[in-house]
Amino acid sequence: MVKEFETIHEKQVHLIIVREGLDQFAHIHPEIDRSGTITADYTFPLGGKYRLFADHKPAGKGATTATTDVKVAGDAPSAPELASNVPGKVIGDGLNAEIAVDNAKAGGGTKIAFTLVDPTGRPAADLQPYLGAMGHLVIIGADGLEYVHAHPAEKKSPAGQVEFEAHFRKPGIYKGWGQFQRAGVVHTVPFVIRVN
Ligand SMILES: [Cu+2]
Repeated sequence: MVKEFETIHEKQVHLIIVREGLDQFAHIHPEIDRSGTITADYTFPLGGKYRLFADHKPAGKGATTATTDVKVAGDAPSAPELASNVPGKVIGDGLNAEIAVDNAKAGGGTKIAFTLVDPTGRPAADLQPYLGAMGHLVIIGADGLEYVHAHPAEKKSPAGQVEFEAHFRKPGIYKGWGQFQRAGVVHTVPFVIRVN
């Protein structure tokens, strides 16, 4: 059992929770006790099957992702079918974006660049660092199985723009959630991408 964790992106564990069909998403930071037990409080918004991904790095070892499924009782409407909507404009929760994509192919690096605007259309030039970067991006395959690692691009972008590089192992439809902080609030900007 892993008892010691190294910090990655400012936390010891990043727990990503998605519902089957990827219509529900959460990214939370659970507590770890001395025995290595990871505990989080979370209210599942709907019933159905959920998949949990726990990004962590055991002390002295490489970063890894532990996964498990949870069946949640209650009303479980099926999620709407995923349709690719990038490159293009997407709507988030209090923050919108124009998303540009370069090289949406499996096996190479794919650039995904967000130009963020507030709901009135003004550039969101006042982003704050979130988890040690100007944004965080999670991408999961439509099947709920493929967990894609993405990291912010090294280069410096103009204010309100954040570029990531993602590595897709296989073609298909994926859903992504960019997360950005403004005025102390984290906003999530979801999108769907087709990878060839
Ligand atoms: Cu996290």
